[in-house]
Amino acid sequence: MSNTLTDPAKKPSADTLDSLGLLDLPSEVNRHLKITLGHASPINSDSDESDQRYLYRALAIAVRDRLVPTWQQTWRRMEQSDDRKVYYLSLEFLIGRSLTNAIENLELSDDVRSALHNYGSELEEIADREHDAGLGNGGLGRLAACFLDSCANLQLPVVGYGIRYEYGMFHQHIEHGRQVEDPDHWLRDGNPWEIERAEHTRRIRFYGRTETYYDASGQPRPRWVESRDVLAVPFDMPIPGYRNETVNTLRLWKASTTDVFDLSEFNAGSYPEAVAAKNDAEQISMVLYPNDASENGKELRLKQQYFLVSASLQDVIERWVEQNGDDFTKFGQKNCFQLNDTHPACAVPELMRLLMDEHGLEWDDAWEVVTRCMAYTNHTLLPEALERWSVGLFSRLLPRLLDIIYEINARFLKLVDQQWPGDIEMRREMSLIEEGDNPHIRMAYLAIVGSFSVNGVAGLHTELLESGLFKNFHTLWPRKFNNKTNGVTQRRWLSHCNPGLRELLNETIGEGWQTDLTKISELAPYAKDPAFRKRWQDIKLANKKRLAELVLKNTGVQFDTSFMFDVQVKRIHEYKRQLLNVLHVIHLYDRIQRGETKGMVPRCVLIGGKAAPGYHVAKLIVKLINDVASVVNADAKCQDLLKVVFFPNYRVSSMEIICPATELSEQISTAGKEASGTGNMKFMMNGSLTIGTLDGANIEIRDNAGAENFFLFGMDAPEVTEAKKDYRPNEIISADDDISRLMSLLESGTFNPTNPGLYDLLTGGLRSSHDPWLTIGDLRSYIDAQVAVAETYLDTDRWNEMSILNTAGSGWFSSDRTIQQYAQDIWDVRALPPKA
Ligand code: T68
Repeated sequence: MSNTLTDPAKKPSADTLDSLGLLDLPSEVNRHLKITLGHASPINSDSDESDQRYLYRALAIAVRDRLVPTWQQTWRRMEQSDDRKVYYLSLEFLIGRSLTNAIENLELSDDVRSALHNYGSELEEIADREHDAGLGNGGLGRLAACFLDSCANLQLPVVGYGIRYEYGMFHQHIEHGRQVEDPDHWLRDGNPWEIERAEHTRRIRFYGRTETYYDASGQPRPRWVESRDVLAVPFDMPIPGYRNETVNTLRLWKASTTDVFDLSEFNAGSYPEAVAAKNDAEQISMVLYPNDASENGKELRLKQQYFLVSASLQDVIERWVEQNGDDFTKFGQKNCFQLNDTHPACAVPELMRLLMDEHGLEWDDAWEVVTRCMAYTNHTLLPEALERWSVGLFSRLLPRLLDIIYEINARFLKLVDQQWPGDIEMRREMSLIEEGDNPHIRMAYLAIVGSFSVNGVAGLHTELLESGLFKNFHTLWPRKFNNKTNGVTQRRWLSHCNPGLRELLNETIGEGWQTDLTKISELAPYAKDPAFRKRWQDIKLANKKRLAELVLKNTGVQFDTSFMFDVQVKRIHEYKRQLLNVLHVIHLYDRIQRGETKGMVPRCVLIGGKAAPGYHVAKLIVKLINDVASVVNADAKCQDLLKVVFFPNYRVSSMEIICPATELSEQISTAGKEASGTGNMKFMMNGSLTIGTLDGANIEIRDNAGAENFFLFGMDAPEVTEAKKDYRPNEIISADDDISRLMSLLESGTFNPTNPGLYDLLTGGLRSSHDPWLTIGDLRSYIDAQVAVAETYLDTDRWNEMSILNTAGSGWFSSDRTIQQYAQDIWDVRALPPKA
């Protein structure tokens, strides 16, 4: 009999389950329902929502239990190995749901279906009870989740470290066309996917001051005193690999009060104050900040960043010390920290502090270690998103870290002076401290100086970093810079979300693509096969039906599945230009009003995404989309040609329904603004055609799909720079009849009859010669490209061929490829498979 603990099977046999005290899956679900959860009444197909939730939880625990032995095994394998390990530090992990992912990776689908059969339930229905783990804003957080999936698939020794927010990304609903935010208490029914590890709790310091003391050998040394401390308690979540005997770990920290702090208050007779202090400490992990593209400078946000970084570094160091004592000579060689944007950039000074103040290293030795193990990924060129922390705030909250940052800067500026002797301006430009009345720390510069690798997330993005934002640093250290084009996991974003296509692919090219997406190119020859095209189209149609049902349920609007599904889902931001999309919709509406519908293809236009709660313009764009949708959908003339919806509360689990059903993917940002994009890749994999600018990873999508299978429009990045020098949108508007007419519809109150002037802010922006997004500048080209889209769609054979070639060309966009490149070029780590 095999023992799962030492010899985990892909799918544990009845014997191994027995040895672990686990019954067959249906019995386990029943036991968890009756005993673990204490649910007494029988469940059948007529049961209510609450019963279904119980069933979800019982099933989730039963599946989780089957991950645990392999999970422990993987952790032990990693601890015992002398190979280098990687820690992915991120303030965000946008996981979404875990149940179906675990079931598919463990190959448990049949067992689960028969277990649920006992309750008259279907898996899809029960899986839908799981709250999304929405611990991220958008692309950056979802990228972290795809990366963890790929690391587990590739059996790499990588641990994710993040924060266990009590409230994730807010829920969005629409009232009178406007976004309203509701709190996301995703943990309210408990979280079966986490295990608390209280024994690994860490202590985190805040406030206080630095003082000098004399160590045993009479040397003066700094130390951080009179701090107010908070505890960090880890909760581990399993990250299962795909049928490969590997379960990696995502460790999320929850903030809690220290006993000592409580006790002193309690001794002073202030029990309520002690409880209140507990509350204060717990604020740190209470809520995710919902800004995806602007820094906000709030003290609580800096606390979150330092909290994550300090807890994670202490965690890694403690395991190091258990094995190596205070010998850190090889620490940098054996460990690597990947910083997901600058949010965890405090890791640079914090690791210096821990090595020097807690483990007695001298500056040079500590710096050698730090710069050997830190690597930084940049995700944005937008100046408003670059993090800067006020020196005043920093000195109050993290006084000892500020000392260290000053020292890093002093030493760095000496280097600058060697490179550019006497160049004061260069010193000022490159300093980690932005001087002025209210000096700030430039976190990106701190991350660059402290890291051995700096990477962008798509080819164009990295080029722009090197030639623009970080030009001086690139001149100083050209070899630090590298590109790692983003990717997405084909397990969630093709296999799981598009079962129809999965089966067709398995049948046509075999199953290997699930773990090696380069194989998807074998699909290309089938693009010319009429019978195959027909099956391809039928699968799309079935997916469109599924989406149409969801749209109806969420918006009350009926989508006609014979129309083209034209989709833009992503955070609402001016640079992503949802406005450009709306202007095109208004143009179509105008054509319909005038009876100029020749060559028009009936469309269902779906736009979805969340606006940051304090981003007024973005919220106004949401309102406009809803108002345009109301007018269009109520107009009998539009009935057979155009439907428009704003899809509320866009999130990971809705994208799983949306992307398989999409025919036209809108990737229409101003060139040079979208670092990469990852939604664009999900659509491509699922056979959508892209209408897009030469921005971010769109460029690589077009290269891989073939230029003839991509609808390109608009200015490229150099043309954008050039156009800004003399931009006159009003002249463009008056010279173009289509654009004049659509602007007058928008400006005459067609969509806001009872609220004149409502959109002045938007129309004023469009007409401004300082509009940074050049929306009017790209509009004619966009309208023309949309005409080409329509012409192509009318040729069904051609469209299906292009669709197949997009999927066939999507191999490059697997996050497995991205992670292999990180592993080789940056991390220098290898797979750690279980011993045969
Ligand atoms: C996105 N960034 C990029 N930021 O916009 C996108 N920012 O082009 C890219 O594909 C993606 O990162 C992955 O590389 C973000 O999503 C944030 O969410 C964010 C969150 C907090 C603060 C700043």
